[in-house]
Amino acid sequence: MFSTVCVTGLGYIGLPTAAALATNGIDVIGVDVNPVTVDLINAGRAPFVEPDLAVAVSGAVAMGRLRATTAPEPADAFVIAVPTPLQEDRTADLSYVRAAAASVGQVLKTGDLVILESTSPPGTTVELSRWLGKHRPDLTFPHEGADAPDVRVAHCPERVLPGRTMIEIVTNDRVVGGVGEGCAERARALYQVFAKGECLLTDATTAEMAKLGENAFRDINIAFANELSMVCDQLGIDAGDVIDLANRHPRVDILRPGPGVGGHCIAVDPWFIVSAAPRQARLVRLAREVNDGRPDYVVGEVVDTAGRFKDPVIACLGLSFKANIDDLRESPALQIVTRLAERQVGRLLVAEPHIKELPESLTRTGVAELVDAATAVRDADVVVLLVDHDAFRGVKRTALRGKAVFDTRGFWH
Ligand code: SAJ
Repeated sequence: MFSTVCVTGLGYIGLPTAAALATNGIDVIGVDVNPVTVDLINAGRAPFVEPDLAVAVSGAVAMGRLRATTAPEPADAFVIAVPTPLQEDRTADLSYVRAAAASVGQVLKTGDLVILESTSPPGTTVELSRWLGKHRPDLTFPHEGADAPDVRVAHCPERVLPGRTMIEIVTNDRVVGGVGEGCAERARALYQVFAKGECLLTDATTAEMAKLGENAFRDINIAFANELSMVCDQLGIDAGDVIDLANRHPRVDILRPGPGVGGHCIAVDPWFIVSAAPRQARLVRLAREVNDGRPDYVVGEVVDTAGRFKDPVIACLGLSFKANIDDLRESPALQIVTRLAERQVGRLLVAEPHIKELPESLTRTGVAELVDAATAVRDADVVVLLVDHDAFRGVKRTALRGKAVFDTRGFWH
């Protein structure tokens, strides 16, 4: 049914999707505006680190099933997986989706399928159908309500967890939302090429909201854990104990507090709900504010404690946005260490086993140095645990004796 698929946007979602389709016998044309990405992929290499991705890409390219280029080419289906970043006003920037619609529109023909995978505000996929229609008045599109539109359009949000993408892309259930008649069914047929999870059919706007709801659910639950931990600090009791005990209730599962919520999804997507329905989405907004306030709270606590030492040395364990990855983007840990450095609170011994050098934002302050965790703890007056990397398990509790310890993740609990 599908022999050629064109995937636009070869990032964290588009490239794994392209590789999954290609290794399952589809001829895939990968499209990216970045020529460096295109060249790397054509050389059989993945431009970023994700377990098992590099081997899938090199295999697909070697078999001649995956080829990258900078403009869409005719295909049976088009998958759009471009960024939908948050703007200053906390609405989504849809310019990349719009640009993809313009370029994909050029090569569409009767019988084609267009899928939007990018996380998007409710209504975007219907809008995409309209944009495509404007580019191609010679074809019919599903938003027009036709029984059998020439081109079918659907939304299939990605749901993979970074670090487990190549597994979850196959095993997760997929929500498949069609814009009109026959669209979801056709999109399901495409995902069934590689997905082993169930494909759950619905309309496009419901699919968009389901994706946003998933990430807002997680954000609200993390905000609750963070709030509980600040309440416990105020009362002088251990939040880890409280959470462990409460979680022994059969219907309670409180998440773990942390230094804030990082990454490119959970800290962003809830705002799309807030902007779609600002009066109704009060809890969603408040959770965002609680989680966004965490780095400042941690900085405040560390600054107060460090002030009790003369020339304090502060060990900061972890910089990435979550455990066991090297991704520093949108990382609350990095935000905290950068603020401590800018405020010249003391000498900062930073341990991050997944990087080889500190980012420029830290080195330019002149007070931060990258060392191993054991050294950082040994030489510090204050120890701040920011990321629960497995690598930090080697730090003995006895090494913490006599030091002021901030364990933002309940790691040593
Ligand atoms: N965090 C906590 N406490 C917790 C759990 C997480 O502070 O108990 C923090 C993490 O340290 C991190 C942030 O939250 O800074 C987000 O990490 P995460 O592991 O919860 O999620 P992401 O951003 O890596 O991936 C999420 C996933 N969504 C859900 O779990 C509902 C993933 O399935 C989505 O595909 C992805 O967002 C996305 O692309 O939307």
